[in-house]
Amino acid sequence: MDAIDKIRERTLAAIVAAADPGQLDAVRVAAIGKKGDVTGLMKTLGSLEPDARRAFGQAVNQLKDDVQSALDARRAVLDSAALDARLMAERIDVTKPARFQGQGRIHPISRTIDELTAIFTEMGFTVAEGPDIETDFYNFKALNFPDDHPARQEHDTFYLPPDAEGSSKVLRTHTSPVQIRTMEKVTPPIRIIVPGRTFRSDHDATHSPMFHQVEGLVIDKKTHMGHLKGCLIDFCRAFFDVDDLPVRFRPSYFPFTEPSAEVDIGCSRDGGGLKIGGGDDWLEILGSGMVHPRVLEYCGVDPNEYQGFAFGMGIERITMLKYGIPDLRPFYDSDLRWLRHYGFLPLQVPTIAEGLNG
Ligand code: 2NM
Repeated sequence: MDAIDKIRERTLAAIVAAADPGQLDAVRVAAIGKKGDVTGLMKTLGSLEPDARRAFGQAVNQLKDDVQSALDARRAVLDSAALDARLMAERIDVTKPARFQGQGRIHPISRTIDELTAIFTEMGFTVAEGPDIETDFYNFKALNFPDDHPARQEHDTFYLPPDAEGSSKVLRTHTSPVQIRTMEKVTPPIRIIVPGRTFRSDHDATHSPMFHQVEGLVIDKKTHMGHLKGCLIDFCRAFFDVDDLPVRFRPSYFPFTEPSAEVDIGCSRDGGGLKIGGGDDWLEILGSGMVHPRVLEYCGVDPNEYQGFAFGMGIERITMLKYGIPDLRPFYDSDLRWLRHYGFLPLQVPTIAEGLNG
């Protein structure tokens, strides 16, 4: 066996035996590095006769190519094994339940929206949303507000600068525009709730210029006041978690419903504190009514074929009542101490199946 074959045999065996990239690199340097065996053979070329030099040169080049191919192949095997080992070491079981890390709370407004959504979706409602910036048509006209209604005045409504035609958009003063948009688009039956931000030019201890509402709408061929009452009584009892909560309907007036009713729940106020349920006092929490035929007409719904009910309530208000939060203003302060006190744990999600309040 000549020197070339010996070096080939030894080097290829060392390459196959290299157990990691470091060892493999040492083999490479020992073979084809500056002072390597193969490089050493190359250096002997000059001392050979021309004929022998050509044959020897070709044989050494072949050796070098073979060594390089073997190095590349072994490198690919080692890299793939290293990747497999790393993937195994960094393996994460994504099916394991998340572990709460201790930081962060769900804002009471978000919590109440989640609870409302759980209650109403269980009854067959879906959640609808729409834009914060609305036209006069969707915010007022289609809701049967007369042109001179006080709510339209600059004093109560935020108007945006007028466009080229001189008409001004508004920040929606209620979420009802979403009901109008839904009635325009969807052939009844309709069962939606619409939680969202609303805006009124009002700022004092009990009013914020941005606040939240949830409104609901049910439209079908024979929907009547009895459905309205059953739906809202069930809602109040589920939300406040009082099975025999007294609920009272009082005649009222809204431009967009006829007849209209305000909804009170029973409470007691003895001993300074407020207790929901029982007692001999009442607390107003909802507005409601049968959708006005003129509103249906504005939306292209035939009032001779369809009718239905709608309702609305302030999310801040029912949140404060349910969770005993005394002051409205901190809702918008992003004060971490307030959030830690009144906020909710992210993994405690309200569902009807587990009892709304866990
Ligand atoms: C309320 C009270 C009563 C209401 C009416 C409508 C619509 F679009 F169907 F006409 N949406 N919401 C409504 C009815 C809202 O909030 C106190």
